[in-house]
Amino acid sequence: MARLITVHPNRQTIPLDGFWDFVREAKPRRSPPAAAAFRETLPVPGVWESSFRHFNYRGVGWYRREFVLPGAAPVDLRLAFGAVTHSAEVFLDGRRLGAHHGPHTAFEFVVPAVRPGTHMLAVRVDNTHGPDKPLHRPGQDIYLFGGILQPVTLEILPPVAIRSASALPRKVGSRWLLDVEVAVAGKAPSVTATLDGRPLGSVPLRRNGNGSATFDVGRVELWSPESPRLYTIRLEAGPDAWQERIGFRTVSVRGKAILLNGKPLWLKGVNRHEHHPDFGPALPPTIHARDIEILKQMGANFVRGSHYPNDPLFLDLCDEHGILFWEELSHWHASEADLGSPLFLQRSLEQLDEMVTQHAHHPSIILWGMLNEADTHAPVARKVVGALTRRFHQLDPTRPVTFASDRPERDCCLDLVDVVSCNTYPGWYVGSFDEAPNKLAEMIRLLNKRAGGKPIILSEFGAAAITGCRSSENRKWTENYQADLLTRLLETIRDSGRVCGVAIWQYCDVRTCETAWYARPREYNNKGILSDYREPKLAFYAVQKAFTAAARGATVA
Ligand code: ADA
Repeated sequence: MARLITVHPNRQTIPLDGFWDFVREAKPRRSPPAAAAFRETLPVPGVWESSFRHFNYRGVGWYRREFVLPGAAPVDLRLAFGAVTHSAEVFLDGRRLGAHHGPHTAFEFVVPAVRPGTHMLAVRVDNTHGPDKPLHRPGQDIYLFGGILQPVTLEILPPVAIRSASALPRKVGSRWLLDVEVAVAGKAPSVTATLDGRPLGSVPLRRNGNGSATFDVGRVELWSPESPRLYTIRLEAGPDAWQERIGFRTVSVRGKAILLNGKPLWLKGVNRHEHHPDFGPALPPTIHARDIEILKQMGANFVRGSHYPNDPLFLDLCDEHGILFWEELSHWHASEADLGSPLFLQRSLEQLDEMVTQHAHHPSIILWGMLNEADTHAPVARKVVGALTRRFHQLDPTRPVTFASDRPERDCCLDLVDVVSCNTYPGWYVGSFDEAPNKLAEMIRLLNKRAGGKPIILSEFGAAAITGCRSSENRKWTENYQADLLTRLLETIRDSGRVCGVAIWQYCDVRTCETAWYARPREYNNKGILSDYREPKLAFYAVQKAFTAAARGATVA
């Protein structure tokens, strides 16, 4: 299931989810293998690692499937991919349509004048590491899977079609405005706009089919975690329609606080990788839905989507359930050399444009992020942080920008962003259990000195625990150590009165890379407060106690 809203409700679609032919690529090739080469099928959406045959396969795989185009005359087709990991090349009837880099954003091709009948769609999927993939480093602490992660959609485009659109709320004084942009192919005089069925007016189109308008939407109910009121904005151009769900809310920074609708936020959350042992990152709706339930049971109101743009279905669920979200670019430990690489900046800007353009409608997203634990102590980093921050603000002036630093004492980029965030692991990577509270208090004092009076989020802290491993002693890797450490760290944060948000590392255990140079029993990162199968560890209950206490007024942060 792609989303909780059908973006193009009037279009005829040809479903493509199901079992596709699959074959590993034995040696590099530039066109799809012959039919005889394909001897197995794999589910789409899905990753090949979900099959025992390909659990450890790092390489290139070809997916392909036929589809039948009905009708009597050629039509224009829109072929859309939710996400392919890591990189994709797409072919229709053997003709190359194009390529996409990066496993976490959607992409599409419009193919004109496709004749009725049977056609062959093939996708070359590459999950190898290499200099052409600067955003995913070998050794990154999450496995780099291979496959077609999210649904593939095939739409028949009507003669007049809305090719792209956006509708973003903006508050001016006491008025709520809606800035609408639209691009239409084919001859349409104008586009009509409605909000929950209420007419707003029309969007005049220029000769090139593009148009924009700003509507005063009058009185609206605000979106908030307590009352996540969503509206459906719908544009119509002749027989075609485009729709999205939006929420009216403001996010701003004032002094040391992040404000939602003018009120300070206390962010109580976790870092969540999109991962499950049976599905890898290709999470079915039931797992996304279950994670939302567990987050609410935990008393969390915040998720950091570590460390990449997330599945829009999960963002839809966050919108519906009032879970606040930090979405970030696919960066992990970018080195000085990465930061000095033109391709790194190019790929980062490409992904930034896709992430913001595709996800800006989600009211749950309150922060844009980048550069997790990068070499932001190095002067070269300032150019990258500056360029990305400017691009974020240019595309979306309504949300603050941050990055998670693991070196605040020497970071030279903290002044460039709106919120200062820090990853720190007292009691795990730094110092003993008994030293942890003081080390964390010292870190918060340091952050206070370096943050220039801006809001501070502790974007990662935690410890690992092997499910079922317990001890009467306070030993690392036990559930009781993890639970007790998190309890003490959350108390320290609460007592500091200087932190406006926390994101514990991490929601659940996840499979990590095969070249993990650090202790990763079973090639997993075991710092989840839940197991990979979402079984609560002792830490879950400790966090639940702290977060729900915070809900009763005693802030966790
Ligand atoms: C870092 C990193 C996380 C994870 C964590 C850990 O903070 O940002 O992705 O690798 O360390 O578990 O060590």
